[in-house]
Amino acid sequence: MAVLNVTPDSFSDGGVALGVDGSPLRAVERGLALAAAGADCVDVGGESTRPGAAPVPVATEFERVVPVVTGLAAEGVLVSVDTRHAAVARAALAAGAVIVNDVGALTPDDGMLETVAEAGAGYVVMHLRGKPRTMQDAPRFSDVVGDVERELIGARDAAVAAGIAHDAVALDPGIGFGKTLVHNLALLAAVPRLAGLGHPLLVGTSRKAFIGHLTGVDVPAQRVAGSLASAVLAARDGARILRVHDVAATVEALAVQAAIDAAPREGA
Ligand code: HH2
Repeated sequence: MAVLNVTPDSFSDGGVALGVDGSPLRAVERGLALAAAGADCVDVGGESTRPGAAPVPVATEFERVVPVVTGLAAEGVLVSVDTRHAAVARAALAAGAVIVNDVGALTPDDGMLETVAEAGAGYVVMHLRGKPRTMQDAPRFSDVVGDVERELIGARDAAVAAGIAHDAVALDPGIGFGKTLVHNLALLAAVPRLAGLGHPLLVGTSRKAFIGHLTGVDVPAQRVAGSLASAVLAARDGARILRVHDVAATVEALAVQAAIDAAPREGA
């Protein structure tokens, strides 16, 4: 899953996909390039959810996202929409998106679950307690893996009760969303367990702050090596969807990992 942020302020690539005149054409071109580089799906987002980010008016998010979804879907790209807002999800689905990636799935927006159910779309249930603006204010868990697992299953149950097909749901521990470095590492170490919950597991580590903390690389766009290490390990441990900025590099890394995994084991 390729990240396509149509925002001026995303933590690692704000403004990159926006034309100077706000034209969606540049973002569509970028999305097509991500698909050509090997992404199976392009995740279009119009609101930054970086720690401390202020919410964007829904009308603005709508204007950023819908033309880009329309342009990519018209070119046959599988599009997901990264939004917490039911109105944006509804418009994006009507414009051709087929997955809603809901970072607010633990406390879904009014009408979100029904919108996804009616469209028969896929639904990514990501773990985030609270709101992006305050989520990094002393996050606390009694048992981070157990708490995240339980809360994801609770949100999954609500989604299924609202009519979303069980097999249309993917789960995501929400790396960096209301979590300390220790929490993020515990969740990544628990990928084998989280991947066994009966749904495809999505993991988004790409360029995130915890990689900067581990590597000393301050500039998010330069955190490629650390991002690849985390992506390969997550894939090897059972993650089925990796949400990444650096698509070509990730595809290359996964090709090497897959070849090594397919090689005969000594003694096997
Ligand atoms: N991470 C970000 C945004 N959306 N969705 C899912 N399912 N999982 C994630 O880990 C995830 C996500 C944050 O990354 P990015 O989109 O690059 O930044 P920003 O929120 O600043 O736009």
